Order: sequence, then structure tokens, then C-alpha cells
Amino acid sequence: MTTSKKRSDAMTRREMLGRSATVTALTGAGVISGVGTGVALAPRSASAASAATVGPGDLDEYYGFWSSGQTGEVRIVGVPSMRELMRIPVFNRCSATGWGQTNESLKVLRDGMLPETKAYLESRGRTWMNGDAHHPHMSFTDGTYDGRYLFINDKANTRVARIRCDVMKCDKMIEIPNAADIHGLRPQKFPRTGYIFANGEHRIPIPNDGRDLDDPSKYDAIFTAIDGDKMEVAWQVLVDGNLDNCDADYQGLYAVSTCYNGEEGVNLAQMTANEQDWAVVFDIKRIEAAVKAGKAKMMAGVPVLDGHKGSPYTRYIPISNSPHGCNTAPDGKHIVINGKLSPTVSVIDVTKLPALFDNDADPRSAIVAEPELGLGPLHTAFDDKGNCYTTLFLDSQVAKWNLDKAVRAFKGEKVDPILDKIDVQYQPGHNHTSMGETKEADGKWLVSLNKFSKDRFLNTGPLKPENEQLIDITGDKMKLVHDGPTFAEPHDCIIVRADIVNPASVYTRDDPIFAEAVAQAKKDGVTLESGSKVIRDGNKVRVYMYSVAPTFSMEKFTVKQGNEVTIYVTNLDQVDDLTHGLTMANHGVCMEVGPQATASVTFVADRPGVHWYYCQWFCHALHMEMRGRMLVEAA
Ligand code: K7E
Ligand code: CUA
Repeated sequence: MTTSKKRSDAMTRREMLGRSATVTALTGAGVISGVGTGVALAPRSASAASAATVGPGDLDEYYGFWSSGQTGEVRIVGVPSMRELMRIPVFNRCSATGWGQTNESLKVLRDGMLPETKAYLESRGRTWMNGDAHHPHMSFTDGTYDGRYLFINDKANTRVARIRCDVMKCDKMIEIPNAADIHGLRPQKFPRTGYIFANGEHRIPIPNDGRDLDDPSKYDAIFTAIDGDKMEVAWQVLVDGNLDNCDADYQGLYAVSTCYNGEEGVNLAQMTANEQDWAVVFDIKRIEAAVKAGKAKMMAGVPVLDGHKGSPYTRYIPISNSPHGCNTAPDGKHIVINGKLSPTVSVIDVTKLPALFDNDADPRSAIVAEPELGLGPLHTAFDDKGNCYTTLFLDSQVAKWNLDKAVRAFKGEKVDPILDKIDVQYQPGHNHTSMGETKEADGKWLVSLNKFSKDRFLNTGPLKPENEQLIDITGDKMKLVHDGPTFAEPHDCIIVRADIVNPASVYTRDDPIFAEAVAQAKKDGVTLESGSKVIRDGNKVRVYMYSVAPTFSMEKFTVKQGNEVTIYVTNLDQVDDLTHGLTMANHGVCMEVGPQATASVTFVADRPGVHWYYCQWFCHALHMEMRGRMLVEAA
């Protein structure tokens, strides 16, 4: 047993994958016994490497939800297998699903835009084509994930999006007014989500309409609370400094954001000049009361409070140079502020926050530990035993340390809070533990999201993949068990117990995602589930068809050159996993039509001739034959 454990720990990832696939294929999924080398491998749960191996056909214990940075999408990853299960287009354009092109997705992308953005984009034809998705977080009820929604920020175009976990599609997206470039994002943990707290990172003149262009002393950063049910801004608070990351407490009383650039400079030298920046604490109850009492100024239709230093709504806790990550511990008491340019993390005790507001206590009195961990602490994750795992960007390590020991050391006791360090490859940004940002943290897995992979994989040219590494944290020592290359970029993730997430397999016909198509069909006197019809409405043509594998209900339709054509396809298949699609060849048109869904797409038929439309989602032995013709008469 000991030998086999050692052996499997020492195995490279390639050996592991090659072996486990072969072995599992031979023995059936699940328990693995050794073949070939004569080395017996342990059952899945007995050692780190085998615990991370999920055999073919076996299901993962956790859903991982990954952001993708500048790719703009959300990825669903099985943990611990690290198999990529699905991609959810959000801030990007998706060729496969037609996200950014179907009428249903354009509605989501356009509805929450600010009027000036809409005007700017409509004059240029479309929506934003890019996004920078950093922080995916699930909705909470009573301090733990509730499986309803995921929320994610777009730093590039100042948006926040919501994903419905029942169908795993984005259903709402809003652009945040008065803010520049949403970065940190976290949901309210208690009593429920509730609010989504979102940091406008960069400082700008507010309103940003051409005034005070080059007078940085007049710039502001703004903190936003979004109503996650309605996806509307509830209120905003102006602050000093740049807002970076944020988190909420487990009591529903405070939110905390890290601020760098307390200098309020506009270049690197200015932004890093001072030794101290701060974490700003928002008193949610006070803010709500002030908004209710009409003390907020309405700006772009949103109540805005002044939370600069000295305001009743905020407190500024001094933190060493340029703090970055902000992570609430599952003990419900501590919030860890990660130093970035300081080798320390600062631990805030939330029970000490009321005194800051009510008695004007020294903000420093809220800090109860400040362990020195190593170079470049960026983010911290937690287990169920009071331990913390902090990424050290410059050291390319993760430090495991004990919160209680850190508090004791701060009081002067001679204890070393650092329990272990592990090398990661290389330069980690975020990390995340299984259920680690909830009160149900379980201390099984840690994912380290590394910005560089360098020599860990076959060379892919000048652009290399990044590297997400899976670490077993069940023992005293952290154990690296898996390397996973990822395309730009594994920015952040959460790891959610699978039983919390229960997606549907087919849509219900009353799904709001395609309610507009249903309403339009009704106006046109078409029953989507049984009708095939072409409605001519001036220059507009609406084509309704349904699909049952392997046919579309309409084998051809005729339009005139220059017609604006909208095609509605309703997928009547009820079977699990039976997605169809519609591609209109040579028109740049492609969309996904899920089982029991209706999807629609609008384009101009400006090329006379015969154009085939076909199903691009492999659905049947006769999938190739699932097609029809659009006949375009010359004008
Ligand atoms: Cu650390 Cu955008 Cu989450 Cu980057 S922020 S690492
Ligand atoms: Cu329907 Cu392929």
C-alpha cells in the first residue's frame, strides 16, 4: 500500500492519465487495480493521485465554475477530474451557439446597456464583442451556495452578468452607470443574495462626460450594490482610492473592498509611492437607511452616496502597500486582506467593525493578525479546519497557514502560523478551495490558477497556455495531483458540491429566454410547436419552423433579395442531449436550438440564389440530411 501510494504520487500527469484510462477501461469505472508495470494502484479515495482520477463514465464530485479572463466566457469544469464540461458564452461572441447573434442573446446583451452605449453601438451595428471576465460567484442563501445563479463581472466594458444555473445560460446583463471597469465582485452571503457587490476599479470624473479630463484630483471610484433578483443597481457609494477586490461578511452587515492607489495617481510611480493603502468597509444598514431617507444624490438614475473619508457610511482600515485579494473565512469572523506588494496578509475581525462605526474606534483595532507569508500574496482560500491557503505570486508558491496561530502570534505568542508551502508552476493569481467561500468549506481540494505554464507542457509557440493545478489538501502536506493547461485565462473559479447544482436536461416551453419569440408567433397566429409558416410583413419576413431529428418542418422557403428575414426554430425533441442548430450558409448565421427551446436569428437575405440551411449540431445518423433551402429571388 505504502509503495503504491508513493508510486502514484510520483507519477507524472501523463502517466496518470494514460494509465488510469487504460486501467479503468479494463476493469470498469471506479476502483483501479494495477496492470502493466505490476504496481498496484490504490482505490480512488486512498491516495491523492488516484482521488483526482475520475474514470470514464464516472461523475465528478464538484462543479467548478471558471472565469476565462479576456476570453469573456464562463467554463464549467468537473473537479477533481479537471475535465472541461461546458462553456457558457457571456461577454464574448460564440460561433457554436450563436451567442451575440440570436435575437434571444441580443436581448440579454442589449437590454441592460446604458443609453449612451446603446447609441454608440447601434450606430456601429452590434453589441460589444469582448469582455474581461474575472470573478464568477454563485448566489448564496444563509451563508452557502444555493444553486440559483452565477454572477460575473466584465472589467472591459463595465458590466455584470447573471447566469441561470437551471439551464446554464446567461439571462441578464447590466452595464453599471457612473463606474469605470467593474473588477471585484462578490454576492451577499447572508441572509441571501440579495446584493451583488461590484467594484468600479478605475477612477474617473463622475459623470464622465468630458469635464475635468486631466484633473485626477476630481476623479472617483465607485462601489455598487446590485439587486441580484432584479439585476438593477440598488445604490452606489463614492470612495477614495482605486477599488480592487471585495467580499461580504456572514452577518449581512458589512462589505469590504481592498483599495490600492490611495495616492490617487495616474501612473505606476504615483500609484505605488505610499507605504499604506487601505481596505474600505461599507456599513450596509447605514447605507440602506440613508438611501431610504433620500440622502443620496441621483446620478444616471441611481442613488449615490458620498463615502469618502469621514463619511458615516464607510471606514478606511490602513493596510500595507496595494492590498489585492479580499476573502472572508468560513468561520464567519475573519476577512483576509492580501498584501500584494507587502509580504503580509492582514486579518480583519468583523466583530470589531461595529465599534469603528458606532464609537469611532481606531480602524486599526479591527486588525487581529498580520502574518508574513512570502512574496506577492494575492488571494486566500480556506479549509474546514481553520487553515488558509494564500497564493504567493512572486514566490510561485501557495502558503498554508493557521488563522488561530496567526492571531496568537499577533498578540505576541511565539508561534509560527505557517504550516506548509508548495511550489506551483508558475505565478499563481487566484486560488480556490472546494466550497471554500461558504460556511460549508470542506477542505478537500485546492485549485491554483497560475498565470504562466512555461515548460510544463508541449510548446505551443509564443503564446503558451496558462496552468491550473489541482492540489489535495486533505493531509498535513499539500499534494499537487494535476496540471491542466488552459486557454486565456483561468482567472478565478469556485468549486461547488455537485448536489447543490441541478441543471435541467430540456427547456420548459414557458422559459422566459424565448418569451419574445412565443409572443411574436402568437401575434402572427402561428403555433410554434406545430406550425410551419412564412409571414410577410413589408420588407420583413418571419419564417417559423420546428425540428424533430433529423428534419426541419420546412424544407424550403422563398424570400426576396433585400428582405430582412427572421427564422424561428422550435426544437420539439424531448430527449436528453438532443440539441439541434440552424446554420444559414454564406450568411454568417448559426444558432443553437436546445431541446424544447425556440431560438431565432435575424439577417438580411441580400444574395439572390439558393442557400442551404442545415443543422450544425450532430443529432442523428441522418444529421447531414437535416437541412433545407432558402430561395432568394433577385430584386
Ligand atoms: Cu487577483 Cu481580477 Cu481577481 Cu487578477 S484579480 S489575480
Ligand atoms: Cu439536428 Cu443535426
